Amino acid sequence: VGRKRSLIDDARKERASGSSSPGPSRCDDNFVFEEKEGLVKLNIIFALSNEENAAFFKTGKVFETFEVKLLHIESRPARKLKNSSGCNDLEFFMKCEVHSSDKDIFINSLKRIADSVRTVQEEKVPWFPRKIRDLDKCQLLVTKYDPDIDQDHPGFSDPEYRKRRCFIAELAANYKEGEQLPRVEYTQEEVATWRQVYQNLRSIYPDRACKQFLDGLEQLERECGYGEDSIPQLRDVSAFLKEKTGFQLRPVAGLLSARDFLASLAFRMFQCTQYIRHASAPMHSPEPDCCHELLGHIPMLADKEFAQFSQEIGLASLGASDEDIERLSTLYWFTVEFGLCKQDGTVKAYGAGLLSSYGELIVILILYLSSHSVQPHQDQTFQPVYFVSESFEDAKLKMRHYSSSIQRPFQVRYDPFTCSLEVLDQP
Ligand code: HBI
Ligand code: NLE
Ligand code: FE
Repeated sequence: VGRKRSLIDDARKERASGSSSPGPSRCDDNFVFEEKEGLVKLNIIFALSNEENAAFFKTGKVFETFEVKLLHIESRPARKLKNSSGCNDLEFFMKCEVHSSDKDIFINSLKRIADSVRTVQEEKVPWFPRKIRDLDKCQLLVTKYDPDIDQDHPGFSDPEYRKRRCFIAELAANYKEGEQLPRVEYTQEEVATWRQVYQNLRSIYPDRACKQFLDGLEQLERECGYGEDSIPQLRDVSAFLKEKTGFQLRPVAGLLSARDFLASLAFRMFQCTQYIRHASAPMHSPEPDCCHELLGHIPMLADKEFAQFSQEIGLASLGASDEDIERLSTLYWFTVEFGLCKQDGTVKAYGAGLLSSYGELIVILILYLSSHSVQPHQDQTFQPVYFVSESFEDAKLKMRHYSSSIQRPFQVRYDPFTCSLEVLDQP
């Protein structure tokens, strides 16, 4: 307690002595901060040594003292710090709003607790990959359904399963663009899960999947070894797709952030998980797994039109604002992931999340057939609402219309020969 108090007192003293100067000010990196009604927005990065007890909470006290509003926070493992063993050190990125007159003293107070404190300029356009190799940097995972974290995950209390997941995640984490895709030697138990998923889905597809999907799946069965007896390897599937539509695969460790996932589509690259769902819950998985990718997405990506459409969505996402990414991924969710369309006078699924979950694919069409029943099935794990398009083409058209309305201060053009982007009119 004593140490905490002295920190705040120090800061207060400094503030009272007026050592910081008002008005537009400069910081380490020599740029001007825009001031609005006495407040400035700061993007600040600092590192905390794990050896310093509760250092993070001390920085909180500095925020409290100067009434700094925290707008956003991220953490990541820090590069090695001075005077530190370095193994668990963290680096923080924060967006915050501070009284202009307090800015310098606020930063100085942080410097007493944290290492390498620096401010960075707000980027006008979010970073995006320009060449296919940049996809190595598009690996931001969303951990909401991770079996190590989510207690409701079917594998949460199965240490063997979690170990296996770590092993497969490691393969993806170490993968670099241009390398051969890693093969996974699947266990008998994993193949048994695949078989169960495959058999169940295969028997209902003819009734419930759209034609484009069935066509793709039949090609995969004929030419790429798809079947119930083995889990297809990404390397083989990638080679198959490359010939059909120019799409390629790369391994990813789990659910990818929407921005990174969509960006890879711009390069006709589909990021695929390689692990399989837990054996106790074959009919539905809360997160993508190889059943979802290989059965839900891949057959659609063997369709030329759909591949073109997917790339267009990807191109539209590059450098888009967070809000636009949010809107685009919501649209993607209700179309590419969970879309239904009318075909031959009935409703068929084209969404990958439906086509990889026999639990949901069965229920959804029953729901549709009895759509006048007021209260549909309530099962938290299935989607509460679906969108049925007039046709598959109509869904694509509407999605295209939306993507092309996204405003950006530049244009992108994909060069298929170099697999890279030309960016025009960037300010
Ligand atoms: N990540 N691994 C993986 N697989 C997906 O199918 C996937 C993803 N992240 C986001 C996503 N799909 C989309 O549904 C949208 O959020 C863009
Ligand atoms: N619920 C789907 C399945 O069971 O395959 C996965 C959805 C991933 C977005
Ligand atoms: Fe998906």
